Amino acid sequence: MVMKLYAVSDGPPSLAVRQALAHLQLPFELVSVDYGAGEHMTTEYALMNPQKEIPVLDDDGFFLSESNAILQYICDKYKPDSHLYPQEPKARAIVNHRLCFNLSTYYANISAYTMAPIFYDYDRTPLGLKKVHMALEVFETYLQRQGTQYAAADHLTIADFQLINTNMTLEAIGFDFSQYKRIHKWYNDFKKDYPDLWKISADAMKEIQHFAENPPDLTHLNHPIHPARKANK
Ligand SMILES: N[C@@H](CCC(=O)N[C@@H](CS)C(=O)NCC(=O)O)C(=O)O
Repeated sequence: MVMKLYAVSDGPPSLAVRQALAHLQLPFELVSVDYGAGEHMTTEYALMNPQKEIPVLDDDGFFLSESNAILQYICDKYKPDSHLYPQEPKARAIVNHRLCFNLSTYYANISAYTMAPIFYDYDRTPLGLKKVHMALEVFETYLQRQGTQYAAADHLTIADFQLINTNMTLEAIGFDFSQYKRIHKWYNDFKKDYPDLWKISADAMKEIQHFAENPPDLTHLNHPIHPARKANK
């Protein structure tokens, strides 16, 4: 049975997995999850992922969430020789490190500033901005010390997909990160070198920009954590 990816059209972790599947030329069925309709908050969805987060991979009844784990699994299972996830321990450790860095810091700090205030009643605060710059400075330092064209090697790896899509949310809100020269180059190299993969991010960016201009009213979700913003507030 072909793999199914439950994904949300504008979510960076979902986009990263779609790009990896596309780059590895692995056939899969894309199942679109409607975040605004709360499709990820149902009891049926919780059977696939008790965290009620998107994406989820269904590989013939093997359900896997956490996009980093999905990226690692699809490489290990279907393309173990792919340059996207090297086998050599140090090269692999750097990829794993960048995936953890994105999850703990880059995506965490940046999406809290870019995405959360679009969809929920959060403000962009000076502290939030400080955290964005801290994340950018650290990533800039990694790129400088690593000295490679991509985030973990001189070629694309699964870590780039996560980091690129986090970065895309900065572009989506018109955040100028050009002072981070290496990040700026890395991001634009990806666009130039992989236009088909970038299109997956670019289409999502248009959606995010649409929502930024027309903030959705998600009151009906009764989200357990996030405070809803009423559209006409
Ligand atoms: N750590 C998870 C995070 C995934 C994530 O943040 N998904 C968002 C959509 S982009 C989500 O499903 N959030 C649940 C919610 O806001 O209710 C992963 O990497 O897969």
